[in-house]
Amino acid sequence: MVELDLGRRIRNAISVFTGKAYIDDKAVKELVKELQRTLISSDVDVHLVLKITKEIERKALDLEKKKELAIREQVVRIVYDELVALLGETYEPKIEKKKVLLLGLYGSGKTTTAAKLGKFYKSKGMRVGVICADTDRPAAYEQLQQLCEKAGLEFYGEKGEKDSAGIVKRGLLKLHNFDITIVDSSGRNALEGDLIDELKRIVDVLKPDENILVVSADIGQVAGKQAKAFNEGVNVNGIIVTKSDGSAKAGGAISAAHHADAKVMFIGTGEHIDELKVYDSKKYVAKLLGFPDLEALLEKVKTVEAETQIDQKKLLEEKLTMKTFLEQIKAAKKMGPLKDVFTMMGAPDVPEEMLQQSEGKMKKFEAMINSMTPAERDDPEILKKSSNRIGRVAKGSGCSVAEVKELLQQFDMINKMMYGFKKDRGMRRKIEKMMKGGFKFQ
Ligand SMILES: Nc1nc2c(ncn2[C@@H]2O[C@H](COP(=O)(O)OP(=O)(O)OP(=O)(O)O)[C@@H](O)[C@H]2O)c(=O)[nH]1
Ligand SMILES: [Mg+2]
Repeated sequence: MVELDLGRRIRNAISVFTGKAYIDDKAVKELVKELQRTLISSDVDVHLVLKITKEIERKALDLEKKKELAIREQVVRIVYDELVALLGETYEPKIEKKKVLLLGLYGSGKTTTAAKLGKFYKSKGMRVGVICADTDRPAAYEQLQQLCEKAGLEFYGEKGEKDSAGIVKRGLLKLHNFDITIVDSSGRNALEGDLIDELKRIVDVLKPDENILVVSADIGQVAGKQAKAFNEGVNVNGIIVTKSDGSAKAGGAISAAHHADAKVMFIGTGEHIDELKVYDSKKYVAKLLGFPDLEALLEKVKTVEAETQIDQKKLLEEKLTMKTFLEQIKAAKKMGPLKDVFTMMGAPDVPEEMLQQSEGKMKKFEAMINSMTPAERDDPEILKKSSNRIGRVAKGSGCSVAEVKELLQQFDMINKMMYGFKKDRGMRRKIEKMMKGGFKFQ
């Protein structure tokens, strides 16, 4: 979807709550400001932005009275729930026989979407036929025919014919064996009376189960007004927002459609015929916040938190050794996108390289650690102070001195990071646990 990382600043604002037992008014205000900036830059209606951020502020400040632990996760939950409410419901397309009419202004993406949508239903096992009822754009016939060929869809059109309703009528007869019929219609520069008349004539013969308005993400909140206007002419059942890949305004278009009572059904995410996604508000918000699978993440953080309550005392006595370090980087590699987990837990700046050691390097690290004496493994400081020891480990493991030094450096980085979490006692334990593999992510 939107490639801009709108979530980074929000994530940073959220990370301020790490380890706090009480809510901090200033941090809430900062977070609210970041949310407002992000949403307004996505062209979400200012009134809506103020409304939901006020709600977030109120709920977040209320947490103080409860004096709950794990404030940060609660704040994330509040932000997430409010944004999901702002951006509407997740769509569940019914895989059944139906007739669909796509409508919208010039260049909104109707023709491309006709083929994408056809391909989507075809992949669900439906037989799909597509009708070109655009009698306005030159070469509309050829464009749709080619797209249908690419997508393996049955195509019906009448080159040169000007009566779009007539084409639809004959198309329906020709495609009567198909489960799903998708009709592509003409556009206009603006919603004019003659377009509505033409659409009405098509609706009369097609009797569509779904009239879907196609809008481009770059119109932002205007999508709401358009949905209302089209709905007055012909009943609009839902909306498809295209070109969300090229515009940061998709959030504005989606929220506006939702508040104009137009259900967001699909999102176009690229020019390619496969680039259509069923709209999932939860995923969309998670993406906006920068956490790919927020629901799962929140669940897991909760579990880890519950499990670690008891171990807090033990944690203080624990020390990072070469042995646990090796276990951790091994587990981290298995787990994949750990960065999100760290960010979620309030450490957005863990270097990526550290979490993604290459397979070969891991083997070398292992060999080096095996060449250490138990005392060295427990306390790499003694290694660092002696070039003789470093030389010995290098020789014993078949690695270079530089590689041993790199290992020591990496160890230091992790160690520092762990102790950086000392203020929040639960954190180090959580992260160690995660890295040991008790916390499988995705
Ligand atoms: N990046 C991107 N481009 C898209 C998307 N959907 C459509 N396009 C492009 O937008 C342009 C217009 O798309 P069309 O499908 O021809 O739009 P239309 O609504 O049929 O246009 P008219 O028939 O002229 O009214 C084409 O270049 C498409 O490739 C999308 O989701 N992402
Ligand atoms: Mg078209």
